Amino acid sequence: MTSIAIADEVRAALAAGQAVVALESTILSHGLPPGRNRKVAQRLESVVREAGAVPATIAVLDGKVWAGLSQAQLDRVCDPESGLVKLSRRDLGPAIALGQDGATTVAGTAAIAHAAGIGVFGTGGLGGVHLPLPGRVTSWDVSADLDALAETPVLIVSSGVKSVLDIEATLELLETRSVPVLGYRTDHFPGFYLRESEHELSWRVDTPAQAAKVFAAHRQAPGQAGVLLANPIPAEFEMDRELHDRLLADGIQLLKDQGVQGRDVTPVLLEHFHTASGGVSLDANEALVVSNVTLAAQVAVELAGAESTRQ
Ligand code: PSU
Ligand code: MN
Repeated sequence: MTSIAIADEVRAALAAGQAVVALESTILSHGLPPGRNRKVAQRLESVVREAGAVPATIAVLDGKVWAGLSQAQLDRVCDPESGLVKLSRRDLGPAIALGQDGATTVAGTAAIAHAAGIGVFGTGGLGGVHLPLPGRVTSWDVSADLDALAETPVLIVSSGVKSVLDIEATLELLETRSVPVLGYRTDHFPGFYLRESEHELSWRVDTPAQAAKVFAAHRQAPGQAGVLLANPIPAEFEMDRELHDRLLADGIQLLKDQGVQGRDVTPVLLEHFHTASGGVSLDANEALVVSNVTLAAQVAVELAGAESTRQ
């Protein structure tokens, strides 16, 4: 198997059974504007540390897979001049072989995290099932994030899936692929920029310890893989619903007008939200990812504690 360059601090924490949290890099390189992305990268690593865990931001640099980045490597990931490509799980082989620089999506990050021995991962929004293209009834644009969760024993904390997706279809597919979705202090699936969607969830947890317990049980049960912990955006950053619905309708029109497809859909839509909302969605995005990563760290700490008492 390809060797993963694990940062010394991350390696030491893993060897000692301490809590480690994986962080993705696509949200930095493709999801947030330059400048702001570097600040968010720093903040995410800080909140993980404050919660008592070690952050491991994951990316591919010069064809090498990294788990845990130095400050200079984070600078590189956040600099648009670096031209990082967006790497889903299928892109890892080509990027490694061709010596490329790339930022990993949830799917790519989950695969690498698991291979490195990291079980908990915090992000903004999970990819999902896109809305159908004009003239089509169903969409074949289904994020590989869903398969990665179904096949990789990791716990991912997200604020649901971006509201630009077909949420109902995404939840159905997660059920088909046997991924449990736990609402964190909620009975409803969160709506990314909004705290709630109309979709009810079957499972709810109210503490990081409960989430850790579910994940520990789930990954040991026969034939099981990942768990999605769905954490609503902090109330003070929730977007006004009318503004949200307007931005969404305009964004979908923009995709149609410009013929945007494939892996460009998510970055183009996020960029539209950020400019058209005058930065409101950017603050919301930062707040939710900070909150998710904090919760991921709390769960990782509980998990590490539970594992150490068992031994
Ligand atoms: N959530 C965000 N910002 C992002 C993404 C998610 O708040 O930039 C990224 C993640 O890396 C996710 C990816 O895995 O978008 C999904 O892209 P696609 O729909 O092309 O699979
Ligand atoms: Mn896609």
